[in-house]
Amino acid sequence: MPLDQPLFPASGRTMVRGACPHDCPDTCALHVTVENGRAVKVEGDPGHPTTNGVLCTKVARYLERTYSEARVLHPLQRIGKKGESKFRRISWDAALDAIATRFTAIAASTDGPEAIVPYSYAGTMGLLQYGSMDRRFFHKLGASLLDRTICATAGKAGYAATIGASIGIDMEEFENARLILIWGSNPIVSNLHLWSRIQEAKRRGARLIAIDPYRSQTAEKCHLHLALLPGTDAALALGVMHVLIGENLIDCDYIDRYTLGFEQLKVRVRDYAPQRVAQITGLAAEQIVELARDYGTIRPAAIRLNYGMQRHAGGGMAIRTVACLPALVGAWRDPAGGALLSSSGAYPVNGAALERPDLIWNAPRTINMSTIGNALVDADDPPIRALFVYNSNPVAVAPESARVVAGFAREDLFCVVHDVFLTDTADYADIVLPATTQLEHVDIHSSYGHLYALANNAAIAPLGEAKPNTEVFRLLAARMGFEEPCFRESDEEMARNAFLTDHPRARGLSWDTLKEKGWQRLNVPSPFAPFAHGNFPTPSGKCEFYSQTLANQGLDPLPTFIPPRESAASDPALARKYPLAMLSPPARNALNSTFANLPVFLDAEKTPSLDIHPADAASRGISDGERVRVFNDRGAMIAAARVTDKARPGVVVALSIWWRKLSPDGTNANMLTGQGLTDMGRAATFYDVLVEVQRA
Ligand SMILES: Nc1nc2c(c(=O)[nH]1)N[C@H]1C(S)=C(S)[C@@H](COP(=O)(O)OP(=O)(O)OC[C@H]3O[C@@H](n4cnc5c(=O)[nH]c(N)nc54)[C@H](O)[C@@H]3O)O[C@H]1N2
Ligand SMILES: Nc1nc2c(c(=O)[nH]1)N[C@H]1C(S)=C(S)[C@@H](COP(=O)(O)OP(=O)(O)OC[C@H]3O[C@@H](n4cnc5c(=O)[nH]c(N)nc54)[C@H](O)[C@@H]3O)O[C@H]1N2
Ligand code: SF4
Ligand SMILES: [Mo]
Repeated sequence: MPLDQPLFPASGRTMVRGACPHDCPDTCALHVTVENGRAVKVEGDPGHPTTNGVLCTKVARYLERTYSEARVLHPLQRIGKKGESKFRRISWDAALDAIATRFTAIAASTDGPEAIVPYSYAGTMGLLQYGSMDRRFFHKLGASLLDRTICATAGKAGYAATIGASIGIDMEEFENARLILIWGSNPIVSNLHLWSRIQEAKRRGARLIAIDPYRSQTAEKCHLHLALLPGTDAALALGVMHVLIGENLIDCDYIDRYTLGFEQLKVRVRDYAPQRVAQITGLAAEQIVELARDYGTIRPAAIRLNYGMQRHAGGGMAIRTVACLPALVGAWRDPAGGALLSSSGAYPVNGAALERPDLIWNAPRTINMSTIGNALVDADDPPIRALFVYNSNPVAVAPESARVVAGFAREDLFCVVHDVFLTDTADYADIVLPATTQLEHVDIHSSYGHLYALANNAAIAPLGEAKPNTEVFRLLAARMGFEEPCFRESDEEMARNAFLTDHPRARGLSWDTLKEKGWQRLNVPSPFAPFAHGNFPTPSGKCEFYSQTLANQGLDPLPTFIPPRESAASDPALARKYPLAMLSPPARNALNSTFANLPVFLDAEKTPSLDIHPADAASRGISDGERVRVFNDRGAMIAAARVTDKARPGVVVALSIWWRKLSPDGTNANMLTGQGLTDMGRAATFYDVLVEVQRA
């Protein structure tokens, strides 16, 4: 099979190199087999070190997504009421004219262009289709900016306050660790290729400890599972530090050379004796001491911390506090020691070239995507008149659905949705535009799990009249009369400039090589031990136990514990009314709400469920399999109870994210979640939720 392919090989059998675009740290390298213009197989690249020839079930069945009967293949115009999902087919010309006419009128009105808001996230993570021509378009238009906070900004800010940037252990090193703490992370579900490395470490004798309120599929397979109460991770980490310092299990040389603020930290952790931490976390004091002794004595010690713990009011501080641990024991000295939250900070992405922030001319306001419900209903300076949604499904994924739906249902809101399917959000659109899947467009990728750049070549021609994001905004820019040359750049041209190729880590990266080979490792040493000799990208160059940056923002400069907003500690009256904490982490066979309309998800997951501990079920007269109503002041949903001790007492778990319209009662877990934000990063607090459950 020839490896170099023309754009859209039309005849014969070819193999096209691609990259998985989904919001997953693994960013797998793909081999797509195309026969006479039709993709017939999608496989993992056996030569790519982290993919290792293996794809998750969702993407192994990617052809079911690309060739699904349910795809939107033509532009549509709404003919029913908002939310009814009644449309008629229109031409691209008519659709683009309608959008340009409406945007021009709004921009010229007293409300001005800020009344237009883009809404996008990571439906695709390719640098071009995620954010390039679209950003240029909205900047030139003068639209409101969007604060993209729905996933990772709290953790990113917390980690940056301590370490300086999103850089950590190379995931390929995990197999060499002797102790692995899997902290607020469920890699079997959400980071499969890291799990392979962790399993290899286990085979070689490593000890695995899961720290998670839920006995996830991953926690099941660890030697020890510490089921702490949600949102109490910072307290646990401070308790571990208390023991490490008290028992002198620390690396004084590393601390002296490469950290800042140890003396203050020492004073702070005095408040976190194991007995007190046990009360906060719901763990036993002995478990905290044992964890600290393991962590202080076993080398190399790796921490995979992930986003589970940051979706709480104190989420930024929780990540920051855990991120202090490796420097205390000198774990960063080993390539397989330290912590990994995200590797995205290793990539020198040329954001200025891709997104062209220099086109902004009007100092526009910023709308936070995590509070889109409130913004659509309440914003008045100016009100939101038009919303353009792409790469996202906010009606299903944004918190506090009742408010989100009320906003999207506004008859005076002009809403455009560009997507592959008629999602819950598309049902509220005035105009729906058909999007291509990854097999039908070009892109270039970074990753937030490994250290390779990847190319995605187009394998097949777009189905129906589908168009990539870049092309839609190119066409709209032309319609709006935007004349800068950047609005005529091709995807290839943008891909060529996507990385800062004069940056040391991007040295040798070229689009031509990537296209041909599929992937290339960043120019980082192997083995990679980024902080073995300090060199933290913080203002001080050290690991900052004390952060002046946080102090300047009015935050506690030292690690501390901030209890969940919805907990007995913060709001006892609420906790009496709604005694159960609800988590809604990813289900294995969906990717957020992507794939959740396809057989791969629906056959496996069947119906929305709620895991509840036998004691909590018994006191409510709930038996296994029974329909239950989960509710709080914001709303309610129906789910099938699964009575199981996977959920610890006091915690219920609704694996997500279901499409509302495919659920028995037309809702999902975001009926219960709220729009409160995190301490850092202005992020959503999806797992900081109290509910009550009763038989339906
Ligand atoms: N199959 C699949 N893979 C995915 C996704 C998907 O939807 N499906 N989503 C992708 C995306 S967008 C993201 S951001 C990542 C998320 O991937 P992860 O970071 O792994 O995130 P979560 O599943 O949110 O949380 C992981 C675990 O954290 C636990 N948890 C919840 N609250 C707390 C807490 O307060 N403390 C601790 N210690 N643990 C807590 C949950 O019970 C869960 O088991 O996964 C990506 N990968
Ligand atoms: N209750 C609860 N809610 C959550 C979470 C949770 O754990 N619990 N997790 C949160 C997290 S971590 C995240 S990241 C968000 C995710 O929220 P979103 O980023 O909105 O992710 P998806 O639900 O996967 O929706 C992405 C949409 O983009 C579309 N798409 C894919 N490729 C393209 C393309 O090339 N062009 C266009 N135009 N569209 C495309 C897909 O078909 C899909 O409909 O959800 C958050 N919401
Ligand atoms: S979703 Fe993740 S594990 Fe699955 S193919 Fe894509 S990158 Fe790989
Ligand atoms: Mo996410």
